[in-house]
Amino acid sequence: MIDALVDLKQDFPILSRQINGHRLVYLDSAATSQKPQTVIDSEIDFYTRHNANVLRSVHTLAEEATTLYADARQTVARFIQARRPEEVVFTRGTTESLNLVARGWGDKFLTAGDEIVVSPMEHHSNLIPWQQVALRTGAQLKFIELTADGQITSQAAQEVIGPHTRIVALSAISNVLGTINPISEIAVMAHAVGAIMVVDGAQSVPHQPTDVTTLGADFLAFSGHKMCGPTGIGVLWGKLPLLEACDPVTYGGEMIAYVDRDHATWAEVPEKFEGGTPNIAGAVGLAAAMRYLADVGMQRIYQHSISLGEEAFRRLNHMEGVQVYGPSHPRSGLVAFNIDQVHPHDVAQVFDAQGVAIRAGHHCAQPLMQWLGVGSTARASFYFYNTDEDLDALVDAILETKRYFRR
Ligand code: 7TS
Repeated sequence: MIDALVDLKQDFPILSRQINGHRLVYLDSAATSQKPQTVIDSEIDFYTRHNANVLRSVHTLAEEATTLYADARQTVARFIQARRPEEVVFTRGTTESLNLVARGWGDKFLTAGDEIVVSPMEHHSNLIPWQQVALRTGAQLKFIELTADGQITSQAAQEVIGPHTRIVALSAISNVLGTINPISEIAVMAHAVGAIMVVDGAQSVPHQPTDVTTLGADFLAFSGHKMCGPTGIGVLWGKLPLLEACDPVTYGGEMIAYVDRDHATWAEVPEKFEGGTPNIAGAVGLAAAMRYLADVGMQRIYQHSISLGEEAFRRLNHMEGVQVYGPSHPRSGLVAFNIDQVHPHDVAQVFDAQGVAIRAGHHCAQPLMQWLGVGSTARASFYFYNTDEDLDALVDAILETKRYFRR
């Protein structure tokens, strides 16, 4: 039984909705997670009682808002075990965080002949910024080849990481295969050749305990909305000397030290990267989400994700006419699949008629679709509020889809 966290469903008002006459079975948390009442309340409370801009005015509301924003940064730092809150840069999400590193570090330090190592399982957010910086600087992209079941081995990484490698950029957990990558081991290889390790934590930070002091990353990018927080807020964590070495990429208000008619100098990290009015309520909501997740327990959440992911893989893998992708073990809490002769969008539509929400498409990972030899897949993705019952609903929806298209 995988229903240890069943009571937590009650914390998420949306999960009591009926969809097309059925109980909502939300299996699309890799796209975005649902939000517990405490996170919704924290945003309402911010706008109801404390709203003002940060870091500029001296009135009471402005000071309250500035304090709440600074407290949110502290909460994020604690959640990922960062040594100092200054290492936490607020962004719009993983995509913006990775673009910031590619622009701020890549444009400044890469030159022709340098190599950027990625893998074929990367989300477009952790591929296109590197393609573009390669075009601008003359650096080259190199790919770590995957095993037949979609894993990255240390040996395969070792074959590609070499004396010209300056950046290794990998997702910690794949949003399609569910693969859990050996980040710490690969970081050792990257550092041995003087490269930096950039980690796309969009699917890992919501699902497993994160300790940036042992992860091996130099930069870690993640999104608030996939971990019970609001949309439009995310984080770039970086080692302080590296953040200090990066150029800012967004110029304007609140990111400067001094400006005259022709020149400007930059504020300290992290303000240097946060030009313009930030998403203050979003940061407050993300902090509330992190406090909630910490109360549930990230180790518990991780175990639950793995149990659901592995059990889903096992059950779907036994179904006739169903193709599942990625490793059987270890795997995180999602499963991409196809049903013979049925387009994934049709699968998602039949599922929706039964109240089951999944995603279909290329999952912003077209090179991975090419590697799998498919145009698209269906994908069910779980979070700690999903239960055994939801897994049964997934299996039932597949059976119903097969019946529907046989008719
Ligand atoms: N990296 C990975 C591994 C992701 O899964 C995603 C989003 C991103 C980066 C981008 O995150 P964003 O918050 O900046 O958009 N993944 C998905 C998904 O799998 N389905 O919808 C979004």
